[in-house]
Amino acid sequence: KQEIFLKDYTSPAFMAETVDLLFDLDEDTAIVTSRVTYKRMDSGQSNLVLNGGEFMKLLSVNLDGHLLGEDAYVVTEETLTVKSVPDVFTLTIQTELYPADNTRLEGLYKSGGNFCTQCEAEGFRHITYFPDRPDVMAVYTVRIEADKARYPILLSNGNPGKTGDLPEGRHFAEWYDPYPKPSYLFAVVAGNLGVLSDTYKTKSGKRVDLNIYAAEADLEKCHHAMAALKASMKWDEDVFGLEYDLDVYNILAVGDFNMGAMENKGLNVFNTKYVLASPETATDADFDHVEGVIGHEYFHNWTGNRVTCRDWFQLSLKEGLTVFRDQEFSSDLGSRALKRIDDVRLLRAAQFPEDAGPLAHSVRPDHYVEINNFYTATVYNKGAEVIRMMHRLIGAQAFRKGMELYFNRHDGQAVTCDDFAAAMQDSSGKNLDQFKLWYSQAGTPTLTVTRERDGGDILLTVHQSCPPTPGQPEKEPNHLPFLMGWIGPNGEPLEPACSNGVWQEDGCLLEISNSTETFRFKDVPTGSVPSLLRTFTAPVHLKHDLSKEEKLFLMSHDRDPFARWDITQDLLRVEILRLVDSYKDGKAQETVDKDVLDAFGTVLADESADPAFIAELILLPSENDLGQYMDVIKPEEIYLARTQFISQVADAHRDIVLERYKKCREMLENQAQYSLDKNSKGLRRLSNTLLGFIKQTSSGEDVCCEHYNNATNMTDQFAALSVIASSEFQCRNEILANFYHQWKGEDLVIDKWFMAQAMSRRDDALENIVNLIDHPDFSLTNPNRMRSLVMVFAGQNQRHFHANDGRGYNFLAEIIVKVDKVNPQVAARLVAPLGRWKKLDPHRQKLMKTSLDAILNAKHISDDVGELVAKSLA
Ligand code: HT7
Ligand code: ZN
Repeated sequence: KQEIFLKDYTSPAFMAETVDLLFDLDEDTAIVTSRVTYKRMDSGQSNLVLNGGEFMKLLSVNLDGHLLGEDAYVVTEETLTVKSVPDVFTLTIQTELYPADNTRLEGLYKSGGNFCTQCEAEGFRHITYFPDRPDVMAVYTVRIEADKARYPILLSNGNPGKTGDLPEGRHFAEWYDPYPKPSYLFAVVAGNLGVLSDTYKTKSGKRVDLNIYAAEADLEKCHHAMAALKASMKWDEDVFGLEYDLDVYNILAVGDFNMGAMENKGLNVFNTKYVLASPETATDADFDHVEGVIGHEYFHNWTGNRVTCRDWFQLSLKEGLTVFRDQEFSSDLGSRALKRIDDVRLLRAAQFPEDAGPLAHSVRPDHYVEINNFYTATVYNKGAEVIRMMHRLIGAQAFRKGMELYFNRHDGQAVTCDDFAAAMQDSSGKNLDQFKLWYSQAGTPTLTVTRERDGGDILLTVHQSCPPTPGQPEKEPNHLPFLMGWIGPNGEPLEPACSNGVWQEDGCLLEISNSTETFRFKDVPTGSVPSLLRTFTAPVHLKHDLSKEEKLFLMSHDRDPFARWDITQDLLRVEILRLVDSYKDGKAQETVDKDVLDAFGTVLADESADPAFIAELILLPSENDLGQYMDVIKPEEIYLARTQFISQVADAHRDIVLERYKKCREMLENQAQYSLDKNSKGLRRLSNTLLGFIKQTSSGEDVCCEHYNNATNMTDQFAALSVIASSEFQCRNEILANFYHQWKGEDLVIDKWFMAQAMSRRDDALENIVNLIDHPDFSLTNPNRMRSLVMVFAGQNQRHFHANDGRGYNFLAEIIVKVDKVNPQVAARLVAPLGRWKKLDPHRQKLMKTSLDAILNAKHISDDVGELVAKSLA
């Protein structure tokens, strides 16, 4: 496949205006008849070039009612060119598809016996020949015909039309979507499904029918998703004035899906993982994810569907903005501070390493081979941070006005990130020219903050730099918001006047745009400490000159919860890394600093704060996170030092840990029933986090096993299972077997069983993980199962993935080659961990590169995998 460049964009030579599709579905094959009216836009182009070809058979081509002979068109592997077409015409094409053989899960495929589709980014071209690009927006009419008994439910985009019976036990349904849309938002479903229905009345009084389709047995697990959908609809009306625009909103849950969900107009298709939730089978975090993803897909109805992307380089236009919207939605429904902590944790864990590695790319990439490889943490999560920075720089009011302007200007259009920024610039009057570097420059900037006293004032200097990334050796300074506060010597918040900062509700906003900037804070009492980068107002690495004592001071006095969490992470990270550095001859030469241990004890004993927040404070930086702060990652030492830290805390604070744990459990037991309210979730989170410390005490096995045995919900059961799976406890095998037998047949829970073992740090874990590939419940074709074992292992089990003999790397490389034959998109998502070899020692570097070479040398690797492996070796 050829590389595609942003600079080569040209507008479509032909526009499709109406698309009529007929799906004639049979058990193994489908015949698709597409009737499309085209209009020439570029008089220089006499031929119509359509995308399509792989995995389908062309049956006939008909232009304005005339069957075309083979001399009138040319078919290649990826295109159909119809020669010398008129200015306006109707083209009817028949294709034959084989959905039952489609394990790639793009285009039309089968999952759980039902037909469904996935068209983003370029799946529509596997259904029919079409200008499969987002800037060709058309009005679609769809008719589906299938066996009535096997496929009683027939769905497509838009509003329902006629239905009826056909001969031979078949039936049909028609759908009409009045809103012009790109082909990637097309969807069709045919299946034997149960439905959970409800209604929503929009703010202008329109009734919308809401339906969640799933396997009959799963319907009882759809109530949380339904509530989240209604909450999303209300939130978008309240916060952005945006109302839903069709008569129905349908959601289908499928067990085989390449990503989380898909925002097809009026017919979302969801991975079951983000729809189904019951207390017995889903954790509190799962419940939160369902709410977030339901919101995300709903919010796409405006940011993505009504206004879409001109080309795939603009992917973050819809994804960054929609992630920002779903983050705000979850913050408003739950706790803003906890949500921000979760989001920043994710950004640091998934996006920062991407930005620091060989696959680094800007939020708006400027070239690609396979677009599916660009559904990344950079486009989604850093993209959301870019929107968040705009929101902060221009303020909430101007942002809302900017959104209105964006929709007024571009409703029904396919546009660019520049168009979005222009709306924000025009609504606020703030020049965003320099700001837009965030779209084009890859890499995570580092901000270095230093302080200097000048009489009663403090001069605070911020220096920014950004490391080179592939293809971008030099970087310009970024324009960014930097929020900060001051804590006075007695722990009180201070608001000293600042030369060019503006005090807002949550801190003083500094705008940074030069590589070095100095801010004067007036009359700052001696002993005051700055609280830096509050709420993480920019996606940067922060370096500062705060002493250990100052960090400890902030940890106990900063009233900004995010900043308090972040400084605690900083303190813990520095401390654990000190232990890592002290490793010599297989032993740490240092022990945990007494002040840090004491501070930890104070946090553990703090009963005034939200227990969920305490849980965040005591959750140590992960092994991956610690590795990012080392020049050369030492996986074994990091694992040992982190474990040693936990043991020392558990030793020093054994009584507090056990007492706090007991109190949380008692409070939960005293509740009449399981609840998802904030307090109950917090108590579960804290007691489950404490289990990690209790595990290291002499009563560890008893408490953890009892926790497992007494669990009445998946949050508690899975927390115990994870700790036990990673332990040497005698009860381990029995409990793993118990969990498996209890949940056999519940796919999403069996995923968790694989996951718990994939994360195990036990000495023999790698052998077990390798053997699990042959377990009868493991599947190369089901993406959720693949991710639960292989992705979790490679991405989250640093100790064993980086096994010194290279077994972890070989295992991953072999799986990538196997999965690539079945599903290239899923295979490609496994490549990144192998590509980060530069951060390891020469011995491991060599082993990792050998594994990458082995993938590249395997027969018939896909473009998806090929592109990433080649970049990883460069
Ligand atoms: N917009 C959706 C992207 C998506 C996707 C992309 C590539 C291959 C398969 C896919 N499934 C869904 C999801 C979203 O961001 O809402
Ligand atoms: Zn999205």
